[in-house]
Amino acid sequence: MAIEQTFSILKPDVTRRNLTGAVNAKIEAAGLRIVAQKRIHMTRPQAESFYGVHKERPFFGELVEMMISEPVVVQVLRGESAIAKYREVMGATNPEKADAGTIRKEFALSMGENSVHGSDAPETAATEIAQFFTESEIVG
Ligand code: DAT
Ligand code: MG
Repeated sequence: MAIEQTFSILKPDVTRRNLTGAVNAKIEAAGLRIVAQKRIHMTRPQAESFYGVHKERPFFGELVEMMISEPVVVQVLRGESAIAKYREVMGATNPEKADAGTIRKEFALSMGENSVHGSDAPETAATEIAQFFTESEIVG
């Protein structure tokens, strides 16, 4: 067990429906601290690079279009086992399979519009955080 940082995105379906506060309430109730946060409109190159690992997948084009369709909120979350804990709070990628009480079960519209992103490992968390935040923007 260790204090970790993870990278989070509240996706366009959240900002569009005015659910930023509702999702943040779930994050904070889980004991994760929002130590950096900003609302941005992702550019196409940013979205393509961020989801580069999926570029050969059939849903890649749709995923990029969705991510740049409306503003998003990018965040750094800090806490005990923050990476795994946030994945738990998020719920399964497919909201139909997400457990009760999770963000995706409660708010996600579909597999594509599934409300949140969270890093899947320490290495990806570090890379993703560095893509959107400087050290001085992270305030613990
Ligand atoms: P997660 O966001 O749970 O880490 P992932 O990394 O496998 O899931 O995929 C990234 C995003 O891509 C996911 O949040 C939604 C989209 N996606 C994944 N699989 C998909 C599919 N089969 N159809 C449509 N969108 C998909
Ligand atoms: Mg992922």
